Amino acid sequence: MSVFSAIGEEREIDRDEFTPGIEPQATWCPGCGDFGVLKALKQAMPEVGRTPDETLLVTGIGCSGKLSSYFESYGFHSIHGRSLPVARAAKLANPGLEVIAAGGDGDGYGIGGNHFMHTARENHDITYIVFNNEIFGLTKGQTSPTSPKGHKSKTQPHGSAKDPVRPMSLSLASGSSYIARTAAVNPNQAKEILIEAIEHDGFAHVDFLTQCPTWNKDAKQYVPYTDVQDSDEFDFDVTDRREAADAMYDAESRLYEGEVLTGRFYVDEERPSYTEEKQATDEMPEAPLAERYLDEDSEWERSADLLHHHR
Ligand SMILES: Cc1ncc(C[n+]2csc(CCOP(=O)(O)OP(=O)(O)O)c2C)c(N)n1
Ligand code: SF4
Ligand SMILES: [Mg+2]
Repeated sequence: MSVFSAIGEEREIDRDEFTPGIEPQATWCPGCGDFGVLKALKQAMPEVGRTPDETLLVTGIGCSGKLSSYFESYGFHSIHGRSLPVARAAKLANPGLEVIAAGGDGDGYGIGGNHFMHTARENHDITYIVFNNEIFGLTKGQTSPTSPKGHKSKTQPHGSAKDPVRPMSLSLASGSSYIARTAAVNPNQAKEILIEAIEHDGFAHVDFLTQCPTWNKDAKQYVPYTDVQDSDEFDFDVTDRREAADAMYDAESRLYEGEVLTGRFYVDEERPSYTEEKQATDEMPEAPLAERYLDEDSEWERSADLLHHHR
């Protein structure tokens, strides 16, 4: 897609613009699914028509969190489980920014589960990519919220007694307005899904299956996928909440039986995003907060008054 440059000339956006000038050597292991997310995102951005300086990528902590180091845009490598609060604040302060949050299954469905639930509920206009490798990768292979029941690791040597989180079902119940699952072994579909998710107005959640060959060789992410939109077995309406709920539940169960079902599971284009809700109630300032001139003297006075007041 083309954009207008600073001097008003129309120009094409190239995927190479999303590669940092001094390209850092990625420290992901050979064969890691995280490379697939990076590739799909770099391919999606030019088609969305956004440039690196119109984009913010906020990441959590984990192997997945390194994404923001290998992707050229504004970036914020935040803390474990907290990419979403940072992303929300940035979007509210600067609604014109394309905000993408990303992190692992441990990051998003475990420690950050609370933020996930409430960001979905409030339908913030951001895209959330969860690298789901069913393991804590960075910290060397502990059981994560999406590890299958019975999964053996250093933290669960006798096998996990816990049922895994159902990411898409949780997302739907919480209020996400776009929910999809894709896989790193599936780069073309991943690119298309990321384009849709980024263009969607509202909270778009992509559960991105990423293989971890170092710590989780047993996971099913390598298995050939079935796209539910192309499958004769699946014929459900992605805009129908109940039909979507059944399809996701099925896909989530079958993942642990060795069948990878990917595609769009729920799309609600009607629901207003949080930004739109706030604008409708006149709570959003007309000029983005991020562009407001910071008057340091008056900020000092304001802080001093507050301190004084609370003494
Ligand atoms: C508050 C806090 N608790 C624990 C950790 C240690 N820690 C770092 S990454 C991580 C889990 C990583 O797993 P996941 O989020 O699935 O990301 P992956 O490495 O698999 O991409 C943990 C527990 C931390 N950095 N901060
Ligand atoms: S430990 Fe696993 S998730 Fe982390 S970089 Fe290596 S293969 Fe990827
Ligand atoms: Mg993980």
